[in-house]
Amino acid sequence: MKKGLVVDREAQMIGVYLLAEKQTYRGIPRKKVLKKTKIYAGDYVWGEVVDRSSFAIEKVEERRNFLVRPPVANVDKVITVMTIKMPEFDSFLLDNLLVVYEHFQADPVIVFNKIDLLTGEETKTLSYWTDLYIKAGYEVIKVSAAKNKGIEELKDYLKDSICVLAGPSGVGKSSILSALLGIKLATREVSEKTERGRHTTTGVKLFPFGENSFIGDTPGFSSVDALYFVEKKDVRLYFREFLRYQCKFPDCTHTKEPGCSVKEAVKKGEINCQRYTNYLKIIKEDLSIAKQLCQ
Ligand SMILES: Nc1nc2c(ncn2[C@@H]2O[C@H](COP(=O)(O)OP(=O)(O)OP(=O)(O)O)[C@@H](O)[C@H]2O)c(=O)[nH]1
Ligand SMILES: [Mg+2]
Ligand SMILES: [Zn+2]
Repeated sequence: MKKGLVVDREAQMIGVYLLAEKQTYRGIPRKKVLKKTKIYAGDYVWGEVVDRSSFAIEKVEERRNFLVRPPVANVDKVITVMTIKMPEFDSFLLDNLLVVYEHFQADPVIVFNKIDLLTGEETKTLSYWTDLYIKAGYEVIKVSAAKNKGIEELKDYLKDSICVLAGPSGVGKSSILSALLGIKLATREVSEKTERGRHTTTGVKLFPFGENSFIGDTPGFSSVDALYFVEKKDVRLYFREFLRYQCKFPDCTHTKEPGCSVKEAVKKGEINCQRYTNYLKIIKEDLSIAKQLCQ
């Protein structure tokens, strides 16, 4: 049997990319397969080529993970795209996203796009956030899709992986996709974002690029509530820098418990106050806890 990756999934359409021959076929699942499971983009499948354009799917591999929005399986990396301006950076939104992707075991990489737009103070703002997230334990890559800067570095980082672009509307996700693929795809202007309703696509498409990598675009959003996906008590596990500390109680929520090393670290400046405040905000805790520590 041959191994393929589902790269196209829309209504009854299943596009299967055969990894050995780098060709896409129309996937036709056997009845026994359909009885067992649904098929999503990102699924690894096994089967046989039946003619020039069709591939009979005999088996779907067990999924390593599954991202709900967009529905993609086996996501290795989520390219979380942000900008310092146009639109303005929103650390609360980013921290919500990081929590959600970490929860789904899809490694988030933070990409700051549109660096070509930044001058003076704005460049310092970019450095500030870049340093903060690197220190917290995340990979940060600065790019300009428009000027094709940082794209090779990003491509290297995404080697051998299934990736998905995510982030607010207008940050340049589709533009980064085009730059990675080296082609021109339709992009939308920031001002058009209110027409979101018109833009509903249900299908998911993964594009092959670089060295054995696949990437999917997603429509932007303006807010995400991590608690929609993650249990409140688990949020603390998805702030990477918190995991470096051991509190008196192993299930410490880092809010009101005595002997909390995370709070101690916030007080000493080892953990960033904005991050800690966002943590409290995500779990809908009293923000005055942070105020006392961050004077
Ligand atoms: N100056 C500059 N403009 C950019 C860059 N990348 C994208 N843009 C512009 O930003 C606007 C939005 O880009 P898109 O790629 O459509 O953004 P998106 O994140 O896909 O937006 P949604 O699909 O609405 O979520 C377009 O006008 C792009 O031309 C960049 O690196 N620099
Ligand atoms: Mg887009
Ligand atoms: Zn604690």
